[in-house]
Amino acid sequence: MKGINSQPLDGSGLRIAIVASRWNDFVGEKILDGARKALLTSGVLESDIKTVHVPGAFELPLAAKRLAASGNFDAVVTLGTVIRGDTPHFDFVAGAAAHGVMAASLETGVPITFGVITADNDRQALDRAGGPAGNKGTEAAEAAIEMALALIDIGGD
Ligand code: INI
Repeated sequence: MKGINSQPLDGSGLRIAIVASRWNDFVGEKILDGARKALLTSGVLESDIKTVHVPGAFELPLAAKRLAASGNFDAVVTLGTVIRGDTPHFDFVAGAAAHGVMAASLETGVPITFGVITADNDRQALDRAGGPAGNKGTEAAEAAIEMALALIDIGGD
């Protein structure tokens, strides 16, 4: 796994929280697995990873914000799967999750990455959960490490 300038990402010493939503868990378990493996491969210790579950993607921002504000983590990874149905519910849930996660990150100053799959159907979602379109959990975990390292490099608060 490569970070800035194609250097391997070194997550050793970083403390990372994962917030995973339970909706569409047949996809969720695959992106959680991808995120955990990416962190461990980068050198984050198992004991430095905290995993919390929430009901749905709508609930991700509050839990992520609480974890970020605790001061106990260098970055937070949010994971979820929102699949389009026949109602506008998809747009409300996906939009609220994206905006809420971004707001929580900016308000706390802690990187919170967005590993939420938004898909039209189950197939599309699975493609992004370790299928031909990659793994959104892996991507979000790698982004969390890269952002944590970037903020340490930048310094300040
Ligand atoms: N939550 C999801 O994470 N994915 C979905 O696809 C979804 N759909 O389709 O409704 C969903 N809804 C639940 C929502 O996130 C909240 O948990 C619920 O509204 C309670 O606040």
